[in-house]
Amino acid sequence: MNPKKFWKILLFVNCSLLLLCGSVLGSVVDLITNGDFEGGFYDDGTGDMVPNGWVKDEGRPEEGATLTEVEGKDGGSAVRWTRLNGGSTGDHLHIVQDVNVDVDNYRSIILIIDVYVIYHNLEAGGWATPAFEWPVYVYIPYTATDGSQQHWKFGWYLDPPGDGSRTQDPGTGLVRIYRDKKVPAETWVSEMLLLKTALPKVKTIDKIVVGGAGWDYVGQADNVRLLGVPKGSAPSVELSVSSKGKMSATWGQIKSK
Ligand SMILES: [Ca+2]
Ligand SMILES: [Ca+2]
Repeated sequence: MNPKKFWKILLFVNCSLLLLCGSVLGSVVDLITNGDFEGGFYDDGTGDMVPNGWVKDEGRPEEGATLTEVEGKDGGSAVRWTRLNGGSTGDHLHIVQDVNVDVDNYRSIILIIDVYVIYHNLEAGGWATPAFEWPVYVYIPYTATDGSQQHWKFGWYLDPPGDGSRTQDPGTGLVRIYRDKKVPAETWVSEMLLLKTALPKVKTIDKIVVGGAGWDYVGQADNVRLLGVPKGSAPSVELSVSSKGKMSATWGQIKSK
């Protein structure tokens, strides 16, 4: 399979699929707490507003990066991270939630997220290896079937500044590439990722991390959902790629064995 086809399998998203998703969610479990950020925020004592159910991880608090509650995709609330005093150093500001999901319990694990990139002044992925600097990213620490700790990342960016050439950056461990995607500025973009496919040899999804990193950056997220599709007679997403590379996706009932 060529990389382009692989990319399409991992990253396929479209609105019709999301609409279908909404109609068959009856037996699907959302494994995230307060992923829509409608469940309130708390002041962590530094003035940063952290969504309930999540904890903040900030690289260098003395730089004054902020976490704030802002208007969400469909009204309501979303979370924004802002770092504007980074100069020419890279650091992160993100929120973390322990999920501890044993993927063997599910036929599919689907991550859905709405992202909104406002600004960044470092090229996508940054210059460091392994890459970590995107204005908006999802980062998933997980345990592999061999017991090793792995780190999977996916980033979103605008036109990358800097040399503008380095995207799809080198990963680490079992994850050879940290994939990323160019998006329009100040526009909500929905993404859906099939984690049992995306995360090599995944056994346990330990945490979900959402935020940004780089020099200066501003980004937002809303509607983070980690959907577990139970085994047995549950609806599931089936993706396929034709010989010409055309993607198709269908939802259907999967019969029990
Ligand atoms: Ca929301
Ligand atoms: Ca702060």
